[in-house]
Amino acid sequence: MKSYSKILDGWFSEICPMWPGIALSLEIEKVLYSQKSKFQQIDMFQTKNHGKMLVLDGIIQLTQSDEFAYQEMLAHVPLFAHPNPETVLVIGGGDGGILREVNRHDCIKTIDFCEVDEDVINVCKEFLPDLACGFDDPRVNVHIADGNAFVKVQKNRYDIIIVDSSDPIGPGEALFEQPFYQSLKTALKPNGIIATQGESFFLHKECVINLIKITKNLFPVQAYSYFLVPTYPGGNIGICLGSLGPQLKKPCRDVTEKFQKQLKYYTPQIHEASFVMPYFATKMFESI
Ligand code: SPM
Repeated sequence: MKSYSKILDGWFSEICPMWPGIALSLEIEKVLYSQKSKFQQIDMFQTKNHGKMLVLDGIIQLTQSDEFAYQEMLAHVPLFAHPNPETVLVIGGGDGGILREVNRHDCIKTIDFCEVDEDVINVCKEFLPDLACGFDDPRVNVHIADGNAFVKVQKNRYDIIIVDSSDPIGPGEALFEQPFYQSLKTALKPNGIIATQGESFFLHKECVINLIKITKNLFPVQAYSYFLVPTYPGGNIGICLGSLGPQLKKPCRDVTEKFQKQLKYYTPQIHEASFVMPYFATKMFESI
């Protein structure tokens, strides 16, 4: 499967068989970067109304106008569900946005970061310093490697693993399959939690059902959270979570006022609310 995204009359349209018959279009002012790396086509655009936009193989990864929602939720939901996260692994997300959020937790001692495409990191360091500042924290150890291969050899090592993958087309495909989730589980410490980019139950039912099936089979505690990101297809995206111990649906540490003031989307209330599903999704998940 590949995208057929195109620019026509100054508008970028994100066209992909993964969301047939629907496409998001953003008005573009300037192409800032456009090159093929060893793994994928990397494009950085200046949009007219949504800041800079990172596009990989024709698929929107983020815009500066709403990236905070995705990065905050994918990082803080699992991190605040854990009583004392000290060791964290982040797979994917070469823009550095997830790292920026993970770094806010003072209790964390080390953060391993694994990204397959070094060019994405370098492009984001040049054009998105407000996200790539995530790489500046001395607790972050960068590994340029395939996330699947990297996690396969880790045992009993991490309190939290966050997978900020692109969609299951292209280099990210293996990150949506059972063997990868088995490796994530083996890499966790007792009481560890995984959180992975969980797509949209409106647009990718089969993919979401498959992720839930895999995590339900592997983890004693499993949950699915979703939230709003206007520049992702359908305007929403989910997180698939698995835990070896802690409950997931409420923060179990205080979000201090000082911490809260740094954020724009995550709150303890949003944490809880993000697990409340529409009726059709509840029915869909019950049948798994
Ligand atoms: N740190 C931001 C990287 C973004 N990674 C996830 C991108 C997902 C893009 N496609 C969304 C499709 C939603 N159904």
